[in-house]
Amino acid sequence: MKITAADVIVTSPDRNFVTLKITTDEGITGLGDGTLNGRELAVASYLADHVVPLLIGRDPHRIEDTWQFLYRSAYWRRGPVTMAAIAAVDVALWDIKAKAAGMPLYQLLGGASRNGIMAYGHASGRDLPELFDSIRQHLEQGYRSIRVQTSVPGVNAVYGVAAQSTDGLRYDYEPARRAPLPAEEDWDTRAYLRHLPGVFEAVRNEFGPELPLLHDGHHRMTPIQAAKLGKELEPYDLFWLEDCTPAENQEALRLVRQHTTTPLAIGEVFNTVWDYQTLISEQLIDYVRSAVTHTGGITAMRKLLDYAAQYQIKSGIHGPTDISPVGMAAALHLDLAIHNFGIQEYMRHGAATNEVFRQSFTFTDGYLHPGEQPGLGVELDEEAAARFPYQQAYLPFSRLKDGTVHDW
Ligand code: CS2
Ligand code: MG
Repeated sequence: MKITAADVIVTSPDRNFVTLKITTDEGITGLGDGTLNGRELAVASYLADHVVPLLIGRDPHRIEDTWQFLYRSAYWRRGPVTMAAIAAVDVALWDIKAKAAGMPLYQLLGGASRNGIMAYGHASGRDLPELFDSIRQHLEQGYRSIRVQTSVPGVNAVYGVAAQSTDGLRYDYEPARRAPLPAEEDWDTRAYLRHLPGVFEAVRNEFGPELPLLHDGHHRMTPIQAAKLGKELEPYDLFWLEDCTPAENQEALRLVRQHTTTPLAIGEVFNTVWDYQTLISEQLIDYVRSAVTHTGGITAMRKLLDYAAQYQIKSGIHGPTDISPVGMAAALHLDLAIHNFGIQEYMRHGAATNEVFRQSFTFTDGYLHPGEQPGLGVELDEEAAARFPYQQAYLPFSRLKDGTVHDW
């Protein structure tokens, strides 16, 4: 089998997506996701201008060789743009291989290790009544695990609170904003630290001790602040506290780990196993948060998760709406097959996205399943995709009250 064409399709139904479609001389095609929120065109160009010419004529079955060729022949290593581009190729090749084998992709990864994939959804509210309503809505939608995000008194706009995104410029389902400039938001960590433990006490009092609750710190605390919050949240038995502190300095998590038993999840902004080496080998985290799309694809993500498994660390694959249905499908096939599965983030895509990407996954009684169609189980409607051209969009950024730029 030979690759005869590779097309980069940028479309913006509910938000911008970058999809790679690889076509073979046997008529089998494969899809890969290369979406990088706020920097989509960088990946589209990396693929179209630098990678596609290298793919034509290659044997699509040589997935490992193609991965190593793209990673090593680029010379410049790692980074979100490079690894998202490699991921798009890798996932498309796995899609082709599984279609050629007539099997759903997870069968090529060792078959199912569980009946279904536990998912968590995003509940949020500007105040407790709104938050409780959001939790109830998610429970009614079938979620059995809930992420809790809330506004902070004195802070105008906080990450993850859906009700705030009412300016008509944001995508309905996630924080990117369709505008020529990033939105500026404010932040106050001390106000956040004073407020959050009381929110989780109220949620536990209202919903009981069993419901798995998650929270995303979104990189905003120093290690000692993260340690303080982790310790103060222990009575509320969180499933995980995510991105409690920026982790480029992986050793910073040693301080957090010394002070709290709250489980820690990190890595959605990471893109290679090297970003995790200390975090995993010293068991400084409990869940690996990377998305297949941002970590070099299924080939690399499987190796990362197998390394994590040696240290009893589990998966918590990133699944926001800026991971396309193609990237989400890749995650589900991996989730079903690996032994050290933890949980899967599942933000629902909008109707226009579901029109462009026809999917075969199911969500039943809190569990996801990728389906039994050969390959990934996703088809791209290119005519529909063409109706939604790219729109400049950026993630917000934060400033502290004195004007200092802060992690958003
Ligand atoms: C968040 C993301 O889902 C999460 O855990 O951290 O929504 C993140 O803000 C976006 O993926 C950024 O594009
Ligand atoms: Mg996150």
